[in-house]
Amino acid sequence: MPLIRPAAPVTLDAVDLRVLHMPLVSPFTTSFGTETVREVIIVTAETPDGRGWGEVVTQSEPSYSSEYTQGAWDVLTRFLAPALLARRTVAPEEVAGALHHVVGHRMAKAGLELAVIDAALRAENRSVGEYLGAEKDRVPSGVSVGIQSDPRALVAAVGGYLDEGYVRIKIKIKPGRDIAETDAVRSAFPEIPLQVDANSAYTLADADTLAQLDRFGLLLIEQPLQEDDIVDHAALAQQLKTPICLDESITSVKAARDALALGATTVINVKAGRVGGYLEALRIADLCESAGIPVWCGGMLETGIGRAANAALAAHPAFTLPGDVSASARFYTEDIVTEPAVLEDGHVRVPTGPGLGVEVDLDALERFTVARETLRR
Ligand code: SMG
Ligand code: MG
Repeated sequence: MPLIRPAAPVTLDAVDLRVLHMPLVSPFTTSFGTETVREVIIVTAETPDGRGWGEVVTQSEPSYSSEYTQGAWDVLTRFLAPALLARRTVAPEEVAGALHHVVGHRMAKAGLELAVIDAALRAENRSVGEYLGAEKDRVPSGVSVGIQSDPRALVAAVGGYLDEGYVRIKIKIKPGRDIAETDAVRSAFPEIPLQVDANSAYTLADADTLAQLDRFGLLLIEQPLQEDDIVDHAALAQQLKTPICLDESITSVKAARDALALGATTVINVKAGRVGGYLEALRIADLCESAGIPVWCGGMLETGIGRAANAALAAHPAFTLPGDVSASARFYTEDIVTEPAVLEDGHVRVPTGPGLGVEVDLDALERFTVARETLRR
């Protein structure tokens, strides 16, 4: 059975690219550093029937992955956008093939693909939820909590998010900031669904330390080792009771298949940007659903554009664990859409309007823009 009902091709007149700098409500610290401003690329696909919006989820530095904003900007302006514009028309399902000759750069490709998906679906009056196979009108919302100054501050931060209604907590860990932190949160909140994310900060030599996490009844540990440590993750899995969930390592459906075959992961974090787009994300979800592997939707501090698409993806039946699909206010005091995602009873609503189902606030977009380039056919 095909994964989706295809959308009609759109005529691409222009691709507009902007770099935005959006201040975060509070600093976000992970094992690889602290962010205070989200640097993101917003893509507009301009067609005779209207615009479509996409988001490139790179960060300013190549720390979560090898991709970063200036690199994405370069490949988008010199290679990817020109390749799409060279075609008279393009359907969403053709974008990945049209960009296949460029190796890697999946986040950049995913942002372009999302803009084409949005333009095509708006023209057909179809929602991205319907397109991606969403079967829920709202999704449970988990929150990702950065490394804090000490365990007490972490417990206070987690308590605040629980008061807001988040249904699952994920805390970031790194060597030296792991066992005491997790212990403090678990002691303060014995019953909550809790998971940890190491963002590649450990090596297999740390297996004994990581095994100490087993006593906290975690849902999973996310990406303990490096992106290409697939065999080491499989070895680590033998030494832990806590399920391993790969994030950074899963760059494609093939990578997912390989990691599962090797026993490197038993849960998968699906992020459209990391895998080159929402259609590849769906292929991974489909693979996991067939294999009985739980998946959940990861987050990259998306603006209201990517957040709408993530809510739709997370409403697909393969997504059986709460995702990092939080309210916009978790990261931003001001978003670039007119109706930012809010938390309602621990859930975020799946937009139902045409395309992404959100309208871009053009004034806000303009105010956050620090660079812009329009490429035409
Ligand atoms: O959007 O809620 C969000 C962020 C979730 O922690 C989050 N993302 O490794 O899963 C992850 C990180 C990647 C971005 S942090 C630099
Ligand atoms: Mg992660």
